[in-house]
Amino acid sequence: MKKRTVIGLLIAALVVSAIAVRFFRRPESSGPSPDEMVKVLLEYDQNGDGQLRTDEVPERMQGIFARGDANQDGTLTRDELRKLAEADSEAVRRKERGERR
Ligand SMILES: [Ca+2]
Ligand SMILES: [Ca+2]
Repeated sequence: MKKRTVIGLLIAALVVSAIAVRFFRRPESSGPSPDEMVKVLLEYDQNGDGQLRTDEVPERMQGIFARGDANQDGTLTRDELRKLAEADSEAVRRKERGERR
């Protein structure tokens, strides 16, 4: 077998196994991790202070303030976001456990 062919086959095998791993590996939970959720939520942080104000978040997401703004000052700090995200991922896990057949 020519060297080039061997390398080509190796690369092909690597690609296939990378796809297989992605496809077959089932994450512990289908939802994002609390860290990821905090990161996603902080994309709405328009002034970059690491906190979310009600006017930085779209209308449809205002509910997160009702649930996450522990001291009700109209601002979600990183801590408050983190607690919100943790509560959400715990709820997802519980739901998955409950609904698994
Ligand atoms: Ca902000
Ligand atoms: Ca707050």
